[in-house]
Amino acid sequence: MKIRDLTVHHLRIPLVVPFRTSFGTSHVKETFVLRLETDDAVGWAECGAEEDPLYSSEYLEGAEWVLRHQLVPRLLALGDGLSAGVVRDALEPVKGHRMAKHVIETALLDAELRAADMSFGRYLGATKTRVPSGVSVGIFDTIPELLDNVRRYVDQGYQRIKLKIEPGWDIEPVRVVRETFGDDLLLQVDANTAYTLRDARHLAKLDPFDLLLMEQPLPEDDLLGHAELQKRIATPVCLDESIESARDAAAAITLGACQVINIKPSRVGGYLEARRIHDIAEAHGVPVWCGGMLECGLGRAANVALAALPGFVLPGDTSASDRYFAEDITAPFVLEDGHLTVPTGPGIGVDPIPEALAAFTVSTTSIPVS
Ligand code: OSB
Ligand code: MG
Repeated sequence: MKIRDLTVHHLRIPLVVPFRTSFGTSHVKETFVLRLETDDAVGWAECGAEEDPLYSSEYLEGAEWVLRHQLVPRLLALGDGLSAGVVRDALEPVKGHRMAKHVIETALLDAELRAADMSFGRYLGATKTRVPSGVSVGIFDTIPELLDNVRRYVDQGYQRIKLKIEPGWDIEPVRVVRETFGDDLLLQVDANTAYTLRDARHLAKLDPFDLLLMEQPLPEDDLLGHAELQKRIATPVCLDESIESARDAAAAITLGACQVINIKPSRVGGYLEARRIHDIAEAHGVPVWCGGMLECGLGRAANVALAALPGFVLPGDTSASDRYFAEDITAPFVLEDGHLTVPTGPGIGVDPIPEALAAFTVSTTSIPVS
């Protein structure tokens, strides 16, 4: 496959509700999407990196720099041998930068699958036509504001609620949400690394609330800490930031550092590595679910296809477009009976709406391909 054109669209899309986590607050979705043109098709992919390196060490400008100056030249050097399947090995000399690798591998895969008239879901091994949707609920200033937001999502049909927590916003919000919405609500928490092992006794106070899982309580490089914490709390530990590869997943499972894994394609360098993590977890009987980075429709389409694989047995952060944006750059993903429908068209199965793409694009740059 030969790349004829590579264009980067920098987007700014307002969020309908500011999203506050233990590491910061977002008011606007900032990202770039990559348009990749070959002789046969056009592929699209969305970068998962955020503006600042607070969720992980990656950040938007860095991802774009690495893409332009390191990844693309190495892939172009492959000539006709270039395909999505060889990206991982070709880019192996470049340490880390998985979100940058994800965006180029995904755009190539999209172009290939569109040319082959095959959907992402079919290619990845999806076994479902629709996936149950959960929603990630940010931190609020007050409990009444939190309850209003949770109530809205529950009324809309979301099948599971994830509360963001941090020291000072943990036991009480969980207690009130559990009491207000009852024992049948599927409920989990995400700390984004805000605690240390010294907080084990405090985190054990969440045990009575029958949470599905506690996501990433400790720093990303602390697998042993998570294994030790799991011995001291009953709530299943789930890892997000700590799992950047299939090798990480194998190590975490073997060490007892997690009982559940959040698979985020951008964090792990793409859908092929995401599928390897799925396969390893499934072989160990470890449930997985699909995480997100507040993606617009382009990233969401591929995530929903991944979430349709058989090992994704828990509802993901695969929420409808209107949970994030008043207007998306693709046709919106809509919640139906608590589910999103897996796209069936070629590739990711959705296209940017030209007017919407133009409306949210703040600048466009091209990456030289010859
Ligand atoms: O930790 O899962 C996370 C959003 C941005 C960065 C990290 C996380 C999140 C979310 C929202 O929780 C997931 C989504 O709805 O896309
Ligand atoms: Mg998380």
